[in-house]
Amino acid sequence: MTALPLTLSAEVVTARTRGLPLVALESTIITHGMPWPQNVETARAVEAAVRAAGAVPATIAVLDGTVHVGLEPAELDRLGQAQGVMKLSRADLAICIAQGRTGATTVAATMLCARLAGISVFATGGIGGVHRGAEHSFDISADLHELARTPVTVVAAGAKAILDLPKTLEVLETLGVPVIAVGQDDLPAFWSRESGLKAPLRMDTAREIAAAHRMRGALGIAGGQLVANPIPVEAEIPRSRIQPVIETALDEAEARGIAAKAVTPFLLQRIFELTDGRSLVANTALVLNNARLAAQIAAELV
Ligand code: PSU
Ligand code: MN
Repeated sequence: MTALPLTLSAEVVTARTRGLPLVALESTIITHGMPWPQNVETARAVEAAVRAAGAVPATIAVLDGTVHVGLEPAELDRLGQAQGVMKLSRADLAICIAQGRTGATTVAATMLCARLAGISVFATGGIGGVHRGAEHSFDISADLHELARTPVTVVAAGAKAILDLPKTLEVLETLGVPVIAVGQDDLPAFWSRESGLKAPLRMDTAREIAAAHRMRGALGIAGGQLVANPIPVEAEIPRSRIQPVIETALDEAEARGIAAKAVTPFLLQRIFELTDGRSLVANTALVLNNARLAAQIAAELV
């Protein structure tokens, strides 16, 4: 048998010994989703938000072939400035580890690593989904399939409006993934509180979400849950403002032939530039908000 190269941060070890609630955090948002130094500042603020809400953060990444569940401050600094970091999904995780390389985990790979470490709740910004034009490109994020397979509850601010949201909901339904809007009927759309689409399910408390997670496990149904938590009102960019920016970024991506793994990072970077950084302020606010809710759900589960 191959030994698992897995290491836990000091804080995560203590949390496990004491049975404290843990919240997994992804690292692609750090390496491919935000520019330095805001990426590291945000990652630290998100970890602090988890702690303030009574849980312990476990930021996940692969460093030189070892899966880190929980990053020490110096490791986070190094990752936030590193060049050529792999973007890891289900397809790449084993290869990155086997070759001793460094990679940041997407939602899919973070779910896989969280499960390895026995962590049931994970907070992020937005998940990958069905891209616009997927009927031609077949670009559907592996995040959706992971939600169907791996028993982790993922708290996100809905799916980004760069995606085709109706198709994303259809695929999630086909895959048997519950999509739960928090405190409202409408599916949140990342930078905006509303998408104009009704979410399939609604829950108003962390306790209900935790109970649903537990029941799914008790029934032996594979996979997790997608919790769609709307961005706080004061940080929202209304749909009418972000929509034209998204269209511009999408047109540019197409004109430049951006494809596969490069699509999401390209769009995020262009939207950041086109909004003079406002998209990043909103992104940070919604991740913090998701971290707090994830901590509450994790606390309900212990
Ligand atoms: N949403 C963000 N920032 C990100 C991502 C999503 O606000 O950086 C990342 C996540 O790691 C997600 C990944 O899992 O993009 C999806 O990539 P793709 O579309 O290539 O599957
Ligand atoms: Mn893709």
